[in-house]
Amino acid sequence: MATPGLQVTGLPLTVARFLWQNSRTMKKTLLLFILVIASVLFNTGFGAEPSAAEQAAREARIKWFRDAKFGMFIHWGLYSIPGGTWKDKVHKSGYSEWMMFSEKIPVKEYEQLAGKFNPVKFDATAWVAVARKAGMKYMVLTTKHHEGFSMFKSKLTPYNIVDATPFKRDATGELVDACRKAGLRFGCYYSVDRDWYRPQGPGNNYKQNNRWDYPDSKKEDFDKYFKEFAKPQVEELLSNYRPDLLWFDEIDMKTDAQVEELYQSIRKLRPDCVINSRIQGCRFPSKIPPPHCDYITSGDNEILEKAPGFEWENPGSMNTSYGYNQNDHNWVSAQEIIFRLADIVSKGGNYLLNVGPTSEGIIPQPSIDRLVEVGAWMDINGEAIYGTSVWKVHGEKADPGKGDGKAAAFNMHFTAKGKTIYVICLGWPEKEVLVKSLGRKETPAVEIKSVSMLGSGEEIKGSQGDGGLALTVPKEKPCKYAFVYKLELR
Ligand code: FHN
Repeated sequence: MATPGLQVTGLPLTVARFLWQNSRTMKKTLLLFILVIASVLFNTGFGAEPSAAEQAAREARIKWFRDAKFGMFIHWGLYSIPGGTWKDKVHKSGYSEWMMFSEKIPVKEYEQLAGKFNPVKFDATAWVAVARKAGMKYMVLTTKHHEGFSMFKSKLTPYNIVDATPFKRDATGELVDACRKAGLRFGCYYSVDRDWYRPQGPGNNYKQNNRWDYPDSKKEDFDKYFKEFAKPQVEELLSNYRPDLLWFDEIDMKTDAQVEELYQSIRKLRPDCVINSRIQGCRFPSKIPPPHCDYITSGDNEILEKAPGFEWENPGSMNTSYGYNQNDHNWVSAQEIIFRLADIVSKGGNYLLNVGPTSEGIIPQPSIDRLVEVGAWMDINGEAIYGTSVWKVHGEKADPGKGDGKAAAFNMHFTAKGKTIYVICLGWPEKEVLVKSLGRKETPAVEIKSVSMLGSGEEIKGSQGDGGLALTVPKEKPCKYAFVYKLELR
């Protein structure tokens, strides 16, 4: 018996009709197949691809970001005053910028911190100089973190750095000016979906919101807060500071319509502003290119397994906390930072590395020490980082047992620029380096014209065999860690 409504023609469809009519299992399989195809098409954005004009506009605005590779993230707000200790309770790890939430501090008590915020040692030019010396090309400041305090002059609330503190200076404005003078790009971090200060901020029943002050808040409250406060504040940032980047953070509170509304308002006010993927939440986008953003933000300190085929950025911290935490001594080494940078860049990503200044306005010394070391490395090896793209493979594991340290430290990362391949060796090899990915069998088309090591004047010999490219090692190390071979191709 023919199934009503199922009109199919053509040989494959006749077969499908036969199966449909003759087997229950086949019927189920067919339905499943149709569902899978539909979901693949849906998730890859079938029918919703950006237009050629949209792609060209994105290409123009993302260029600087794609080439920059390395930026400074700054978590600075009222939380820098407790700095990891609240009423003698010491938080040794965790995010110090979450103090209001961790200790369930009532708004009335927390807001008293504004009256004590007086970072008299803050010097925007000095912060920018630290970033530049480290080789960073852009800066992103927390203009409003989850605590709800605005680190910029705002007409929408007196709870801001100019109107509510003895400091009375607009730190955001000063940083924007200092960045512009030094040729750095500037980005505003803004927490739309989570605001512990405002009754409407909690909005729904999400567990990490301020339910100690506002137990009864509802989704409609969030809608009002979004419309009357958060979105207008983002517009204020765009109009007053003209940021190159908007860095949204966190949970999936907004409806798709609200994401669209926010996105359109940004595009209207500042078409060139780069937007990160957390505009719609923390989850990794289900399709590429993702809508409403120019690049993907990975999880905190999360380095992707492989290049996603779209620009991305890792927000990384040097210790556990992003905000200043006097008790958190869990620092990663400068060497580890360089390794992470090489890993990220070899997969087409950017590294947004955080500092958490004190309430006096000082970038902590352990951060400065590390950034100075990274900068010394970048001075020699920066050409293997800036403006590069991914190569055929992002890396290669070295043979265990070779070299003067642990095998993992000898892994290599690759980046490429035109007819040049950079091989970033994490360890110093004893005798020679064998780059298996560049063997004649693996890459028969690659013909090496010349070989050198960045920062070294010594002659390097390279011989390409079936199993790999063997490179000699200079007598002197050009830097402390992560040595870069530059291979120029014919
Ligand atoms: O909750 C925040 C956290 O405090 C910090 O700002 C990081 C940086 O990526 N973002 C959130 C967690 O993903």
